[in-house]
Amino acid sequence: RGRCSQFIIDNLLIIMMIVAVAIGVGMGMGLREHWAYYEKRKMHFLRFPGDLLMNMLKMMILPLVFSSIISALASLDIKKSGKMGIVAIIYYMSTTLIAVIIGIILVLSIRPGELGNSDLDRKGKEKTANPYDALMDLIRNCFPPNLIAACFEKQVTSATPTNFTISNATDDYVTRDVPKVGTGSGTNILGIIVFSIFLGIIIAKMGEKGKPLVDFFESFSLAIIKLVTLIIWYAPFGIMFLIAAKVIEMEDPAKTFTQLAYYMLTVLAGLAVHGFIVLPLIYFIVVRRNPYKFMYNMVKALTTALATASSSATLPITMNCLQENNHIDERVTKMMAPIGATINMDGTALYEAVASIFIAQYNNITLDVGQVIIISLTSTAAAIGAAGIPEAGLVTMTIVLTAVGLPVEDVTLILAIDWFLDRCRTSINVLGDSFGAGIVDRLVLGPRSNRNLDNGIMVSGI
Ligand code: DAS
Repeated sequence: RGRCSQFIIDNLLIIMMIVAVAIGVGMGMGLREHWAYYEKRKMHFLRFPGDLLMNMLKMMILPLVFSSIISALASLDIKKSGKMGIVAIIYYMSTTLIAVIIGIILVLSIRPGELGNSDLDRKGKEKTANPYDALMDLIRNCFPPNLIAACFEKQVTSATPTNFTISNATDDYVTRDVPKVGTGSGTNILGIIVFSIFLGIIIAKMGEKGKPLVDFFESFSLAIIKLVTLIIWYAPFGIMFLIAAKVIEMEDPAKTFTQLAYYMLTVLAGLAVHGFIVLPLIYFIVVRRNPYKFMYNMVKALTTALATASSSATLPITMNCLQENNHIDERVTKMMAPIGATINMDGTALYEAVASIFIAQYNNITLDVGQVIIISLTSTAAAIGAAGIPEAGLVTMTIVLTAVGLPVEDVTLILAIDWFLDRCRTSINVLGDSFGAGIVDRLVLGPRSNRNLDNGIMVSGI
């Protein structure tokens, strides 16, 4: 089969996304002037395919959080992996949180979503709740009265109002009430994430007794990933209509596209700082070796991640580069690479934090301390929950937006460029996994120089 047709098949989803975005923008720009005509005749044909996609993405939030977080943590056999597992978890959590903090600092300083917004909007904002109230609200939300209430009923939080107001995005085309946070409606995602983390760790510590549950959640998680993959294949069709509808309702497309350009630069800057400065620095401090040589040896995996936008598809190459080029011990590679590809996604966590704050800025919403902390925690948890497949970060994005009551529909804003940012964040995900393996290899097995190899097999236990 010709190389060109193979390239098309390998990248079919991404190509469909790009074509869908182009057609969507074209449709939107074309329909803008005549929209009043269609609106009067209630010809909402444009909304249905897009709303279908949004509803499917929202439908996946609960099962995705449950299955992926619980199965990822439960399958960590803490007893067997011992010291390696502990070092791995500490590395994964700390680097992911650092990535989120880098993203938040950048998006709050560059403020891409506020570009060109009239000052009046911002001055019109009420003072936000005091950090103490917001923090109490946050902790209270982590432990909902019961799981059913967290999953299905209105999340009624305390009397403490988080008194920041939200401008309703009302338009001649779209009248949509953005849910009020604080008297939040919908699912209490934070409570479900905390529940899933606790349950996952408990199951992991149950050892043999927890095995049936580990198997159950592992196959449940596989089934959910297959379902998400189906939705992602429908996504280009839905995206076409979502983007068209979004372009129609934009007051000022040029301003929004500029804001999106700055948003993209903010994400790329964050990924670059994290991937080329922070991670190499952590590696150098721990391993005392040249991090850029280590990275050079991973180039094949990083470029595969850029090409496939999938950590899982890149996994075999990642393991090969770790063992063959960076001489990481086989047992460390076998343990760290698959788990890292599943739960360690620094790029995704950074992207979700930046994207959600960008959407808040775009809607003139002033987030307070509590909301920013919720975004950090849920971005980290959503990255753990995201599968190593294309666009997984976009699906788990809805978890972060739901957690802080931001309009999930505004995911359409960032859809137009997500096919490109997905590749970039995936390669940073793979880079984070690779440095993780290098660090665990050094910390658990000691310096390579004094490893007593007995006929090639490393003797010191893990
Ligand atoms: N594409 C995902 C991965 O493979 C990352 C994401 O979608 O955010 O890591």
